[in-house]
Amino acid sequence: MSQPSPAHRPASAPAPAPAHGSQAGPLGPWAKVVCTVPTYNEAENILELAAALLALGNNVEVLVIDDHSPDGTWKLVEDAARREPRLHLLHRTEDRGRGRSGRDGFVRALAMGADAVLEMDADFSHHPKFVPTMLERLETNHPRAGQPHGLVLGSRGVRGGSDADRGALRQAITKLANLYIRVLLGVPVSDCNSGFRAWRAETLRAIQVERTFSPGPAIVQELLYKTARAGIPIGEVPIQFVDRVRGESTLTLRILMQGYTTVLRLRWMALVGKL
Ligand SMILES: Nc1nc2c(ncn2[C@@H]2O[C@H](COP(=O)(O)OP(=O)(O)O)[C@@H](O)[C@H]2O)c(=O)[nH]1
Ligand SMILES: [Mg+2]
Repeated sequence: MSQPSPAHRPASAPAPAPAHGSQAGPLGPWAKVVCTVPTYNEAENILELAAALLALGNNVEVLVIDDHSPDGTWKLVEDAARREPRLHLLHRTEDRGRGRSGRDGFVRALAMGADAVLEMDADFSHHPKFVPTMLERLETNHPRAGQPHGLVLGSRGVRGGSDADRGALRQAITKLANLYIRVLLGVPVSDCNSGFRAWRAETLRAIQVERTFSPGPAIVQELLYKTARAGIPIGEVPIQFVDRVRGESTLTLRILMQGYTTVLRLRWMALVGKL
């Protein structure tokens, strides 16, 4: 499946079940790849995404972190997970937030024994077809550092990458935010806003991911900054970012502004030695 089907399916209609007994062998040299997917009202996307991820290799597992979505995303995953042992649900019922869910997902993935951990949106903006390339890059040495990459971004900012997100205004916001973050935090990457990333488990342990404090989407910049400050090599592979076909974005102006404030707070904490 290279593109999500444009057909809109009501949330109540049966979604395709995750792949059973996938014939695929392991993906790369990893013992266990856990793909973490935070969800809020993604009933129209999540099972199709999970199936596509599970089909990538028999060492791939999917962990959905759902904040008790009103559309019943968690229930769909709970039912499907009974039939598919490589699908897991972390059902959160309080303290909702993209950042808090991301943190809890990473902690759970480490507890599950993952040696590689993916994070991505549920909405197919981050297409599973890029995951193998991201994991391949994670295996290699960073050209300048001469050590293995500890984090690989699915990036819109490198040659071959692109952004077809919600029109010119949204793209301009992303570009401006990217510039602001790069200048303020001085991180050596071209797409600071990418929430499509592959992590070595040891990187997540080194940056003490359980201590992540961003409640919302600024978790993306917080973890990027902490990784760069730890001197861990970061790679980027091109992805074609597409707008979500189904469901609605949770990003509001308020969340966006909170994110900018969090970036300032990160810089301040680093300056006063509290990061
Ligand atoms: N668990 C959880 N997931 C969330 C929350 N807010 C957003 N998400 C998920 O985080 C991912 C990114 O959110 P999305 O709405 O696509 O943001 P956008 O890509 O910036 O428009 C999606 O998979 C959402 O379902 C939340 O409060 N809790
Ligand atoms: Mg999205």
